[in-house]
Amino acid sequence: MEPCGVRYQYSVIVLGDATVGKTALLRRFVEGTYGEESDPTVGVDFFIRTLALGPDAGRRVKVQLWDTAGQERFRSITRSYYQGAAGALLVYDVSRRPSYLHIADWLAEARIHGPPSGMAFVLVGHKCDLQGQRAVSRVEGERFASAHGMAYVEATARRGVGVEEAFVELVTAIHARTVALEASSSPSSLPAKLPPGVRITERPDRAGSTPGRSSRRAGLGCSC
Ligand SMILES: Nc1nc2c(ncn2[C@@H]2O[C@H](COP(=O)(O)OP(=O)(O)OP(=O)(O)O)[C@@H](O)[C@H]2O)c(=O)[nH]1
Ligand SMILES: [Mg+2]
Repeated sequence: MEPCGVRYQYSVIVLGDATVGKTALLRRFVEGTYGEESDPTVGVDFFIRTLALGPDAGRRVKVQLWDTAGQERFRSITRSYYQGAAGALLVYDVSRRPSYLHIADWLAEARIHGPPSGMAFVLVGHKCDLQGQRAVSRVEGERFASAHGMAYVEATARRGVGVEEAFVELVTAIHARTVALEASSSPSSLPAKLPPGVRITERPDRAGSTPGRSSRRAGLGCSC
C-alpha cells in the first residue's frame, strides 16, 4: 500500500435533539447528498471522511464521525460514545426554540460523560434556510457559543451552506490542540498523553522504506 500522508485521525460526535438534522448534516458533509425524507437514527451511526486542513490544504486528517440518535430512548447507547470523542458538534434547529434551549443540556451531558481531558465544541444553528420560521436569532446562537468558548456556525444541509465550515471549524480546533501537545512532548511520551479520539500514526514514510506499515497496524489503511 502506498503511503497516503494521513498521520492524524480524530473521532467526533454529533449531538442535538431529534430531527434537528444531524444525519442530514453528516450526509451532506460526507456524501454530498440531501434527502427530504430521513429515518430517525437508531442508536449510533458511523461516517468517515478525509479532510485537507491549513492555508495550503497541505495537512490531511482522517475524521471518524459518530451520528447519534436524538430520541431520549437511545440516550444510554449514545452516551457510551462520548468518552471516545475528541470533539462534538452541538446542533439545534433555528426554527424550533426548544432545540436551542436544550443545547445547554447537551453540553452538560457531553462534559459529564466525555473524556476527562475535555472536548472541542462547535455550535451549529441548523436549517437556516427556514428564515420565515426562525425562532432563534443568529445573535442568540453567537452569544451562547461565545459564553461557552466555542465557534458558532449557521448551516443548512438542504442548501449545502455552512456544512463544510462547521466540521472544518471543529476538526481545526482539535488539530490545533493536537499539534500543541505534539510540540510540547517527546516522541516517547506523546502516545500516553494523547486524549481519547485522537490517534497519530508514525510519520508517513515518503521514501517508501516501510510504507503504510503503521497505518495498517492502527487500522488506518488508506482509503483516501
Ligand atoms: N428546512 C430544512 N430541513 C432540513 C434540513 N436538514 C434536514 N432537514 C429536515 O429535517 C428532517 C430530520 O433530519 P434528520 O437528519 O433525520 O434529523 P436527526 O437530527 O438526524 O434526527 P434523529 O436521528 O431522530 O436524531 C429531515 O427529514 C429533513 O426533512 C435543512 O437544512 N433545512
Ligand atoms: Mg439522525
